[in-house]
Amino acid sequence: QKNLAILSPDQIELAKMLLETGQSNLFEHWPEPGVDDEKKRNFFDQVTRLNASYPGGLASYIQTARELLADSKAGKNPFDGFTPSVPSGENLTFGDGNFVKFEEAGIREVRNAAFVLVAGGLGERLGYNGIKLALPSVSTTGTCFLQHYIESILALQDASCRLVQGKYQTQIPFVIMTSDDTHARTLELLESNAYFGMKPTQVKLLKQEKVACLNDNDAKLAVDPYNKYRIQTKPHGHGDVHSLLYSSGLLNLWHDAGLKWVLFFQDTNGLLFKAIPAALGVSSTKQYQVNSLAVPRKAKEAIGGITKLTHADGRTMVINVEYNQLDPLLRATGYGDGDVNCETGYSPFPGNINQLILELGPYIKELTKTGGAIKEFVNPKYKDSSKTSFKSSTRLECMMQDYPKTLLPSARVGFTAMDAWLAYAPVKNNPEDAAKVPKGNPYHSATSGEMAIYRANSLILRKAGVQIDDPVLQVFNGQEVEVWPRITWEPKWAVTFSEMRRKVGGNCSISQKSTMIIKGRHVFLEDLSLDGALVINSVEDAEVKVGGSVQNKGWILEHVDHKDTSVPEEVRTRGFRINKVEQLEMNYSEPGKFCFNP
Ligand code: UGB
Repeated sequence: QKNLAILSPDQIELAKMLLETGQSNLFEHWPEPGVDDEKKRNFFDQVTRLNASYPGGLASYIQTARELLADSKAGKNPFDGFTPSVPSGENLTFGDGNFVKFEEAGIREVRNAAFVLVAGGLGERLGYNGIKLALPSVSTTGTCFLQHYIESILALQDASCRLVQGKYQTQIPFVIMTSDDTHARTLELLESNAYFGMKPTQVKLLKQEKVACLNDNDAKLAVDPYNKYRIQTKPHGHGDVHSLLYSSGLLNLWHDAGLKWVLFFQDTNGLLFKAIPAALGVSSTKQYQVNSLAVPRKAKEAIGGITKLTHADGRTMVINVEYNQLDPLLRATGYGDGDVNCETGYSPFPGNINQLILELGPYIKELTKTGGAIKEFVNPKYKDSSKTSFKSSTRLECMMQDYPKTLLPSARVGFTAMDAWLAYAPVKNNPEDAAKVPKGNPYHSATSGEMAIYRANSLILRKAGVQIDDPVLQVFNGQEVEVWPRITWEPKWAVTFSEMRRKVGGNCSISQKSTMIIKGRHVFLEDLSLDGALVINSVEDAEVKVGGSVQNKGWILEHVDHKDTSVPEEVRTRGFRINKVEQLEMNYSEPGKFCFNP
C-alpha cells in the first residue's frame, strides 16, 4: 500500500488489478518506499507489456489459468463427450492429372496470398545454438532455411504473375513471427543477406511476448528467481500468431488489397514448398476456410493427428489432436489399442504438419470475435499425486492449429494429404534422440531433413522421365538413411511439376554418386548423362541447354561424428561433410542462348 505513492495512475490501476486477482505475493518482499523505487516502476513496465499483449489482459490470463489448473488437477479429459473418427479430405498423388490441375489452380491463386512463418521457438529438442532459420537446409549449397523460404515465395510470386497475364507485379507479403529468443538473430540474418532478394518492405517481423509463469493451482504469478522485481515468463506457443496478426492490423490491410489467403508454416521443413501450390489449389477449388496439410502418420510419431471429433450433443469439428493426447483419447473412446497403425502400416489419422491455409475473409470475421485468442492448455509437472504443488512453475500455452476450435460447425474445414517424401521433412531432433527413434519412424533430424530433399528431388525428376539410380543405405550419426544423388535446384527453376517437365527432355540419366546444382531459371536438361558433380549458374536472361556426358570424380560424403567439437555445429549435427573432389562448373553471366554438349 505504501509503495502506491511512488507509482503513476496507470501503474496504480495495474497494482490494484494484481491485488484483486490474488497476486499480493508479488509485492511481499518489496522494501519501504525510497528503496529500489526505480526498479519497482520498471516492474510495472513489464506488467504493462504482459497486460497489453494478452487478449483480455492479465486478469483474464489469471482467470483462465485458474480454470485450466482446476481441470488439470481434477484430471478432466479435454475431449470429454467427444468421439474421434477419421475425417475426409483430399488425398493427392504427386504428378497425376488431379495433382497437376490443383497445382495450376494454386499458382493462379498464390498472388492473392500472404505467407506467415512461425519462428519464435528455440528448438530445444534440436539443441542447436543458433536460430533454426539459419541452419543450412542442404550442405551442397549451404542455402539456409530462411533463404530457401524467401526464394520459394519469390518464385511462386513470379510464376503466378506470369500465369495471370496483364496483372501488375504483385508482391506477396511475408510475415515472420519471432520471440525474444529469435528476433535479433532473425533480423540480422535478413539484413546481412539483403533479405535474400526480397524487398525489405515485403517482410514484416512480429515479435511474440512470453507469458507469466504460474506457481500454484491458484494461479499465483511467479517471481523471476534472478530478479525479484520481475515476473518470471515462458513462451506461450505458436498459437500467438493469430492474436499478433490481428492486433498488427495487417489482416485488414491485406483484405483491402484484395488478398484471399493466409498460409502458415514452420521453421525447418525443406520440402514444404513442393506441396504448397497443389494444397492452395485444393483450398480455392473446394473453398476450404481452413485447410491443413497432412502426411501419412506412423502411430505414436511426434506429430498431431487430424481428427473428426463428434460430441454426444451432435457438434462436430475437424481438428488436430496433439500427439500426446491422441492415444489416451482413443483408449477412452473404445479403441482399446490406442494409437496404432492400421493395415496400411500407418495410423488411420492423417499427420498434422502444421501448415495451414486459411481463407482471409472468414479468418478476419472470426478474429474480430475472438481477438485472436486461441483455446489454451496447461501442462503442470506436479510434485506428487496429490497434484497440489508443481516441480517448477508452469504457464498457459496455445497452438496455432487449434484455431478451428472456436469455429461454428458449418465452417468448411478440411485437409490435404500428400506423401511425406514430398511434403514433410522437419529438422527437430538432435542426433542422439534421432538415433533412438523406433525403426521405420522418421528421424526428423538434420541428417534425415537433408537426405529427404535429395530423395524428393530425385523422385520428382524420375517422374519427369529422368533415369535416376536407386539410392544406397548409409548410416550417419547412428541413423540409417537412403542416400540419393545430391540434386538441388533454385525454386525459380521449377515451382510446379508441369514447369519441371518442360525443363527436362530426351534421355537424361543421373548416377547415385552424382551431385547436381541448378541455379537459374531458363536451364534445360536434354540428353544429359551425369556421373559426377555438375554445377550450373545462369543469370535470369540466359537460356542454357545442357546435354551430353558429364563424368568426373564428383563430391564425396565423408563421415563426421556429432560429438567432434572441432567441426562446426551445422556440419556435425548432420553427421557428414561434403568433400568437393572434382566438378564441372558452368557459369552463364551474360544474356543470350547457350548450348552445352561436350
Ligand atoms: N514456435 C513459435 O513460433 N513460438 C513458440 O512459442 C513455439 C514454437 P516445434 P511442436 O510439425 O512435427 C508442432 O517446437 O510445437 C514455432 C505441432 O504442434 O517445432 O512440438 C517454432 O519456431 C504438432 O502438431 O513443434 O509441434 C516452429 O517453427 C506437429 O505438427 C513451430 O512453432 C509438429 O509441430 C513448431 O514448434 C510437427
